[in-house]
Amino acid sequence: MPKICLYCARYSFEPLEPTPLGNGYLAAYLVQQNIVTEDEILIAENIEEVLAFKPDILGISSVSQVINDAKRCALTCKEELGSLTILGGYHISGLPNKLPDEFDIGVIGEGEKTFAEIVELFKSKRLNNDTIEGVKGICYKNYKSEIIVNEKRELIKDLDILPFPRRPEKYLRERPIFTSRGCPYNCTFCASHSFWRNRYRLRSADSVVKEISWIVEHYKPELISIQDDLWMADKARFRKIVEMLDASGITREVGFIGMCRSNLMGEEEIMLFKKMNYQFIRFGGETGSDALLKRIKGKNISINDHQRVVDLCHKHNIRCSASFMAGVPGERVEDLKETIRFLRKNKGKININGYYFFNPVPGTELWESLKKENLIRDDFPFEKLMFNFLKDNFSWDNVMYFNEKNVPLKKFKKIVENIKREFIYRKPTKVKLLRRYAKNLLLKTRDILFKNFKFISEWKSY
Ligand code: B12
Ligand code: SF4
Repeated sequence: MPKICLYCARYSFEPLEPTPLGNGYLAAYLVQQNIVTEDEILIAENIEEVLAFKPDILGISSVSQVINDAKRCALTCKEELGSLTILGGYHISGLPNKLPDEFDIGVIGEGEKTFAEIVELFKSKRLNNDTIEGVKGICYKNYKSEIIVNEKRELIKDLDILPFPRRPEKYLRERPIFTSRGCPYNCTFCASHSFWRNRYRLRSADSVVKEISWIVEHYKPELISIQDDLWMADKARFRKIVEMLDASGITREVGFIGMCRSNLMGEEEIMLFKKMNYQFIRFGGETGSDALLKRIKGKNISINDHQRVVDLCHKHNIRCSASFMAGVPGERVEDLKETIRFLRKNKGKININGYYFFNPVPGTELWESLKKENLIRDDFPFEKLMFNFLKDNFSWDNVMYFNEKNVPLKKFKKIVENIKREFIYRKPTKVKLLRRYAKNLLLKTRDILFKNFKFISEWKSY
C-alpha cells in the first residue's frame, strides 16, 4: 500500500494559521474513496515529519510566495527517499508550463479527483509514460523532459459529495471552514476566478450547517472562520444558513468571522451577521479612491458602498474592519490621498485589518498586463515578494515595486509610513495594555484547563 504525505509550503518565520484546508480535503477524499486508509496518509507540519513518515508519494501545496520551500522539501524527499513528488495549489495552477524540476507531476486547479486518479495508478503500478497522458488536469515532464500540460479536468458539480476535510486534533481557538469554491467577481489583482475557472459553486446550507455543528461539538473552538473568497453572495443561502444556525443555538456557542464585499451589504445583511454572532464585519476596502476601486474591483462597486457599510456597522454597533492595498500599477498620488481622506473621515468607525503591498501573482489580470509591458517574466523571483506592510519581516530594502512612473518609490514609502502611523500604530493607553495582558492571561489559563480537562475525561473513560 502506498504511503502518502501531504505538506503545505510555508514561510519559516510565521505559523501557518489558520490551518489550510486544501490538504485536509485531499486526505479525506482519498479515505472516503477507499484508496488509502487513515494511517496511510499523513499531513506533515515540517520536513522532519515528512522524512520520518517515508512516503512513497509526497504531495505539496504551494502559493507563489513560498514556492522555494516547496522545492526544497521535494528535493530532499526525492534525494533521500526517491518519493514521487506532486505539486498542487495556486502557483502551479497559474504557471503549469513552469513545473519545477523537483516535481514529477503538477496538479492544476481542483485536486481531489485528479490526485485520486494518480494515486490509484501508482497503487496498481500502472503510472507510466503512456497512462499519464490520459490523466486530466495535470502537467508533467515526458521522457524527453518536455513539460506537457494535459486537458483540463471537469470541476466537481456538487460540492456536497465531498467529505469534511481532515483537521488537526489539537485544541485551536479558531477553526476554518469552506462553504463555496470560486467567486462571482473578477478583481484584477486576484487569482481566485481564474483558479476556479470563473465558476462559483456553493455547498448547500444543510451541508454547511452540518459541518459547523460537527466542528463545534468535536473541537469546541471559540471562533469559526469562513475562509471562502465570498460566501455571502447568494442571499437566499446566506439567510438560510443564519436561520438554521440561530435555531440550533450554535450562534450562542461560537463566534464567526469571514470576508464580505461592500456592494452586497445593506441593512438586512448587517442584521443577519449580527444574528449569526459575527465578531466583526470585514470587507476588501483596497482603496479610498472611487476611480481606482472601479478599475481594480469592477464597475459594480463604489466608495459609497464602503461608506454605507461603515455607517451601518456604526448604527448597529458591530465592529467594522477592512483590508487595504497600495502600490497597484496605475495608482496615483491622488488615489493615495483619497484613501487617507476616507480613513480620516471614518476614524474610530473602521479598523484596518490588513494593509497589503500589491504583489503580482500568476493567474491574475495584472500579472498578464505587467508581463506584456515586460516588467515581469514567468521566472519571477517570487520569494522576494513582500506582501504585508504590517508584518515583522516587511522591509523596504529591495521591495519589488511596479508603479514607479505614477508614484516614485520614495514618495510612496513616505505616504504608506504616514498611513501606518496615523491609522494603524496608535499608542495603546495604559488601560488598554492592562486589558490586553489580562485577556492573554485568561486565554492561557483556559488553554491549560482545556488540555487537562481533555486528559482527565479521556483517562476516566479508559
Ligand atoms: C486560507 C488562505 C490562506 C491561509 C492558509 C494558506 C493555505 N496555503 O491554504 C493563510 C492565512 C495562512 C494564507 C496565507 C497566505 N496566502 Co492565502 N489564501 C487563503 C485562501 C483564502 C483559501 C485557501 C484555501 O483553503 N482554499 C480552499 C482549498 C479547498 O483549496 P486549495 O487550498 O487551493 O486546495 C485545492 C487545490 O488547490 C488543490 N491542491 C492544493 N494543494 C494541493 C497539493 C496537491 C499535492 C494536490 C494534488 C492538489 C492540491 O486541491 C485542493 C482541493 O481541491 C485563498 C483564496 C482562495 N479562496 O482559495 C488565499 C490565497 C491562496 N492566498 C494567497 C496568498 C498570496 C497568501 C500569502 C502568500 C499571503 C502572505 N501573507 O504573504 C500567504 C502564504 C502562506 C502559505 N504558506 O500558504 C493567494 C495565492 C495567490 C497565488 N497565485 O499564489 C490566494 C489565492 C489569495 C488570492 N485571492 O490571491 N492564505
Ligand atoms: S478579491 Fe475577492 S471579490 Fe475580488 S475576485 Fe478575488 S475573491 Fe472575488
